[in-house]
Amino acid sequence: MEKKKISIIGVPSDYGQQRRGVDMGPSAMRYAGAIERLEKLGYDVNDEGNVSVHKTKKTKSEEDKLLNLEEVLEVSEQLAEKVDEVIKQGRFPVILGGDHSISIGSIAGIRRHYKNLGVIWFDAHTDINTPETTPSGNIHGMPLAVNLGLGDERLINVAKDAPAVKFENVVIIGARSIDEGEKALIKEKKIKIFTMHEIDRMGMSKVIEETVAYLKARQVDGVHISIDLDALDPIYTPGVGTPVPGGITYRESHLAMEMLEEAKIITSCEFVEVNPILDERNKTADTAVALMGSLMGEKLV
Ligand code: HAR
Ligand code: MN
Ligand code: MN
Ligand code: MN
Repeated sequence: MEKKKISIIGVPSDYGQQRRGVDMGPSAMRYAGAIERLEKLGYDVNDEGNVSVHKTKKTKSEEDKLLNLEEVLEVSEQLAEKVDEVIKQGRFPVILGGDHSISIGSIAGIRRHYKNLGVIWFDAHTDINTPETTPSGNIHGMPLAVNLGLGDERLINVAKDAPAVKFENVVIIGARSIDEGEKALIKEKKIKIFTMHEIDRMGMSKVIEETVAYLKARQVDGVHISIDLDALDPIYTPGVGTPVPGGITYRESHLAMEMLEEAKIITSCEFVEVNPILDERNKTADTAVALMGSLMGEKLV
């Protein structure tokens, strides 16, 4: 049997927020053994290296509401092309961030290949802010909105004419820090969300069963999972820019990955917000890579 093919794409960008160091996330996850871990599972792994990230010469003007917009745009456009290319080659993309703004480019590229893409947003935050609702101007708080077709035109256009993700094809898991404008939008669009409250009450097992059933009922033709390491409790992933207490445990997060793997619905994934400068001995990158193992088929026995 032919080996399943994976391509790793690093995105060393920290332009979506204001704490330096998250641009070293791809290195930290490679150092934690991402490639070896996947190869051990029998995959043909290609490390595509990193997309190039540099600072543009544009000076920031007072009326700029979105911080580092030019830089985020440049990274997003390159990443979308790279992801598009990898999928065309029949390879499964594993994207390593970078802050969560990288999902503007990654999902834009993925959307070019699916008519009815499902998205699982594993995060303490909902990242569904628009220029009107953002409390910070940080673009890492907006990538879900952009992929739903909301917000800044230039960011939305990274996807070219690929269909926007449908509101009813999104499942948010792990949220516990949601801005007022985000709450209003989630309610208005009836977005499926399992906050920490539902995870506590139902247990992760039921949450994932319902997630899988929900996406299958939507007849999605692919599912992208975007894993923000701050979804976990900061006890397990201290190396993130915006830690929020009361998060998902180490085992709950593994169970989620294991069950999604069993369900055979995931067609692409990404790991974001790993900041080695804020970390404790690469613990957050180690956790990311362990979750990657579970998501891609590692078994306990
Ligand atoms: N919601 C806040 C904002 O828009 C904080 C977002 C923090 N985001 C992340 N991504 N770490 O999940 O600024
Ligand atoms: Mn190879
Ligand atoms: Mn996020
Ligand atoms: Mn987050």
